[in-house]
Amino acid sequence: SDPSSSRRGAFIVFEGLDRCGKSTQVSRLVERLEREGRQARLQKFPDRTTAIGKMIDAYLQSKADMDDHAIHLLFSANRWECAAAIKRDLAQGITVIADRYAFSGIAFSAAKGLPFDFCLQPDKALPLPDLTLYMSLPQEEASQRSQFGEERYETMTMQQATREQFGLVAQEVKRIHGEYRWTEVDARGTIEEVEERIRGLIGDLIEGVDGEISQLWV
Ligand code: FDM
Ligand code: MG
Repeated sequence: SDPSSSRRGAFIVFEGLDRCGKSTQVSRLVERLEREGRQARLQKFPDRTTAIGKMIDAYLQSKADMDDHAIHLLFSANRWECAAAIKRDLAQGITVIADRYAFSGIAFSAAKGLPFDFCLQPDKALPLPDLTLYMSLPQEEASQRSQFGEERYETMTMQQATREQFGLVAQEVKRIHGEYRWTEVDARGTIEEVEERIRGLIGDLIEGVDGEISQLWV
């Protein structure tokens, strides 16, 4: 019998600051998996296609203003409305690759000054990623890349504060869920070089994972 048939798909999350190359790498990874004949799905957060996602989109484009707590909860609600589909796909053996997740949620809101504990709570019990790859780019390298866009948070001050908060998030993931769940990826170099690094770090996770999906922060 095929031992892989009893395995669920892996849940792999990519995190990082703006312009670190995250979205490029996420789509290349999903394309590669599909080329290799594996089932994979890309899940972008925020998912701007849902009703909640449209409110988030309006906020990010500064077409709407919102209390910091309220928008934080909407980002979390946006993950919860996608959680059942993620779990269903994983159970069917599909590898789910997320472009941002709850860790962005904490880092960006905490960078604005919301208490870290408040930021963490609403995502408690969401599907726990099997691996989070944090794409890290030194400040000097990041500023050499193309200009920021027009969206909220795309400023030097905000990025710097978020970078610090991501450090605290990493500590918390490692403390609660184990060192192996969070890995930093050097995002310097060419697209192909970074892709190769990522491929090495993911290893045989793409073959599937034994056991049920765990819960975040539980
Ligand atoms: N962002 C993203 C948050 O503030 N909280 C969250 O929970 C998530 C998932 O939204 F500045 C921020 C991060 C970024 C912005 O993300 C939009 P993309 O990846 O640029 O679409
Ligand atoms: Mg952006």
